[in-house]
Amino acid sequence: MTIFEKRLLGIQKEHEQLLSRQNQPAETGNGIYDRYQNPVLTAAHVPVYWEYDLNPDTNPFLMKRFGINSTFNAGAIKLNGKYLVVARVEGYDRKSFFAVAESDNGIDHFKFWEYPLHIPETEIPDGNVYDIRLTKHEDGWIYGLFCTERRDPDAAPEDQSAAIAQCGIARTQDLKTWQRLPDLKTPSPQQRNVVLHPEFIDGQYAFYTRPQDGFIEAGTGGGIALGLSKSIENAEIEKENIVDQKQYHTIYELKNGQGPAPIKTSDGWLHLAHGVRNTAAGLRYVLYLFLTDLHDLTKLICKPGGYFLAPEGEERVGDVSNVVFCNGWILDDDGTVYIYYASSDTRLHVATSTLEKLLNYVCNTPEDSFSSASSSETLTMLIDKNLSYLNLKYPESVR
Ligand code: M1P
Repeated sequence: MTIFEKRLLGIQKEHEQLLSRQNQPAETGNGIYDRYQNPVLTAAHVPVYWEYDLNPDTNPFLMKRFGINSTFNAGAIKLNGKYLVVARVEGYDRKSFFAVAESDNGIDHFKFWEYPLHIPETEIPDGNVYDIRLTKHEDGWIYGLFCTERRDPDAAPEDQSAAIAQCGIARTQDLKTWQRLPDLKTPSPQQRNVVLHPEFIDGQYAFYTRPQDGFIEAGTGGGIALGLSKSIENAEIEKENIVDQKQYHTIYELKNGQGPAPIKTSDGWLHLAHGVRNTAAGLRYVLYLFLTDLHDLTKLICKPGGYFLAPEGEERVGDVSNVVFCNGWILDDDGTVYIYYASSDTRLHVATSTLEKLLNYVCNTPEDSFSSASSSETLTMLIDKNLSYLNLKYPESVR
């Protein structure tokens, strides 16, 4: 057997084992959602024919010719009975692109489609694209809004990292053929984490934006905002109204961003977002939920204090450690919610819950009260309630 043949057998076997691995809930959980034992996508999930030249004449040592570094931050949608995630796939060359992986049950056996997506470009080519949010809009299209990043034309020659981030827009019916539309125009110098609301508002397209002054720093612009545009073919927002702002001494004190498109419920629009704070070890990204009014999208109704999901165990480590990020979730007909979150800009996981549980969490978890004393007071009230309940129920109590 040649080196090539031996290596190919081993690589194919490992890949088949990985793709056929079942996923089980990880632990007792917190009552709000279940995490799972394995990530749903890693770099090792990409097809063998993506990374290797499989011709022994041109690749006798069976070397990787196009290495994949990570698969993360995925948009998600259920289409024709399949759970589809549109992952941010990043090569060894640091560029990312989009690729669809599908599963029959939403929690395991995710398999990539043969080719990555080919989304056309505008007249100004994209340098890098990432973090697509999918919205099935009531106008009949499925939209993909993503970050398009291009080198800052005003950057000095010695500065090879300054970039301008904007919102790219493309639409499709089947995730296979895409039509690119002009980038979104807003009053803000840069944009990331832009998401299309699924319904028209006053006959206009509604966008959640994240105004920001610079490429990394949200600066004066921090907060999740809402803006309206008459057109999607030439989308332009004149005014961004902040819905959920960054706030001192919270999990979103540095910046925040809308996750996937919100889910409509009888109680309001359910939102999933990420919040960022700075620490001595670098930025920490966690996820949180909030609910907005069904008719006034800028009105916050409920917002639990603190995070909903934070990095744990292996999730804490990766290319950008201490990060969880979510830009895709799926609400199933039976009320199950599949939350596709990525950890540390490296891999993709799923957590499952139900709409009933998420609404119960959002509406009954205490709000952030913004000081140590009031947090301790909130806890004291819960302890009082529990102890009087236990004393009532078990008067002789051995607690
Ligand atoms: O590295 C963490 C995340 O940083 C950016 O998100 P934000 O604009 O909110 O800071 C994005 O690049 C995102 O892809 C990345 O996961």
